[in-house]
Amino acid sequence: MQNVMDQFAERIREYYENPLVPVARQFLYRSPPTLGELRRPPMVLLLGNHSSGKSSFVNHLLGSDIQKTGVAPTDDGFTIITHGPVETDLDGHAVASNPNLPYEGLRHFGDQLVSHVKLKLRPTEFLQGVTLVDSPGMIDEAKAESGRGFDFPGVIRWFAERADLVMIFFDPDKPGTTGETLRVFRESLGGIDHKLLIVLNKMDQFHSLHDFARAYGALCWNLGKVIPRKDLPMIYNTFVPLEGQPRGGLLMDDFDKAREDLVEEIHRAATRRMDNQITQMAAFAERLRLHACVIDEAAELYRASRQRAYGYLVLMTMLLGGGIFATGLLVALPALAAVVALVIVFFELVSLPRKRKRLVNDFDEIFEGLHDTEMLMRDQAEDLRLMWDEVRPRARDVATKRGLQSFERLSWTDRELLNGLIENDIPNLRAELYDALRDKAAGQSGALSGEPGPSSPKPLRTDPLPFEDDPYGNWTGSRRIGGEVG
Ligand SMILES: Nc1nc2c(ncn2[C@@H]2O[C@H](COP(=O)(O)OP(=O)(O)O)[C@@H](O)[C@H]2O)c(=O)[nH]1
Ligand SMILES: [Mg+2]
Repeated sequence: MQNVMDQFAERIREYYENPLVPVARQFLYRSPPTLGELRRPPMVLLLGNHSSGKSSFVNHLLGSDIQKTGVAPTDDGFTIITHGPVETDLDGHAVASNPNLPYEGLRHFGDQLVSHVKLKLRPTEFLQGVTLVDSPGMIDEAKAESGRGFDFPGVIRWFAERADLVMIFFDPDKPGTTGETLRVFRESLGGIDHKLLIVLNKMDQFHSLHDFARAYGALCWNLGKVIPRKDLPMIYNTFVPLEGQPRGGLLMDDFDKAREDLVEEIHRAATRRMDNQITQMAAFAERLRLHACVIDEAAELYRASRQRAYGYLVLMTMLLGGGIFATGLLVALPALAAVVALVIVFFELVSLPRKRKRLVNDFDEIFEGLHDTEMLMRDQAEDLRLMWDEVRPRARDVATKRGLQSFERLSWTDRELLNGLIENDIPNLRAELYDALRDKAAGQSGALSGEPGPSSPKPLRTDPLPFEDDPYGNWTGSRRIGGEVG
């Protein structure tokens, strides 16, 4: 399975290398994910109230007491647990400043956060397929405001966007009622609900069906307020088997089964990762095409109007010059030269810059023009407009700062490559991924090998995805160096 995944990863990398990165450079689009980001193993983020059992679940998965657990808030930081040949712990500063690790982006959240991050390398086999991120428990809003010292929802969003699976733990005492939990749902998890797994833990603590029903009902009620969906998401009712734990008053077999399902979902994270990477590439490519086409069109209009202006100038100069020679009034020649020079200065300093500014202001119109001619037949209209809303600020920004005159023409080859990628290659790649997974599933119906069941992978999405703003970090194999950032 790993082999198949590696092949897909390689193809994704090739598509980035050509055409995405060169076109992104030419039009100063934001940087694609770094190679480190593309190569990292799938990531599962664990969220939830404090003492809802996140760390206990991590220990259960890994079969050893890697994380501290306890009823009092035991952990106030993020712990990244990943595979390494020898047991090593790194502190946040070592993690966030290491360019070989995909966590440099955490530095944006400041020292206070970085000092609350830990990386644990463990030689556990389970971790070869997945990285786990244990998070500090969510607490009451009042305490959170005074306590954290960093943008908690922002950090959760950072991890959640990169994660292939986000598990949210609730326990019977606090089924989703803390202010911070609701805030995290609203601010950090919007648009990524396809990655969420909701867990109602500590099922062994219920003594009666009545207790369970109340807690389950409260959880659904609270989720309904923050997850904008018509249907209720799947809730895994389970518990972490702990030593000396009395079996609760309800039938426990179902809850054991739910835990097995959860573990299976985690094993499928590798598949989700590939699916997410394809989605991420599709989102990148579509937005890049929009960005590049609008700027290219504007640059083309600018070049045409510049050519026209100089064409008139040459024509006028020739007519007047011809007149001067014909009438023998050669004394007028210096005056003509001076006028021509003045007009050129006027063009370059006044009228052409004004034209460029006007074109940048008219980006919406240019988009609508392209939309009606070449793009409409390619995509769903509304999606494109929403996408343009997202792309517009950056397109305007780079066109203003760099100047329309400095963008080289988008070559016919690149345009075709980009269209082919979006319309054929990416859908084909995804179909091939599903085929490979189906073949694999048919070949061996083992539960833990990472193939999708009937319910997975989840439907495709084209959410905007996060890209580090480091300019083209470690991309070395790009075709061209032209159109470099000025
Ligand atoms: N009865 C019961 N206790 C649990 C379960 N999961 C965790 N605990 C206990 O709940 C407490 C908090 O667990 P911990 O994993 O530290 O929670 P975290 O704050 O979410 O990481 C610990 O004392 C655990 O032993 C469970 O499923 N059932
Ligand atoms: Mg914990």
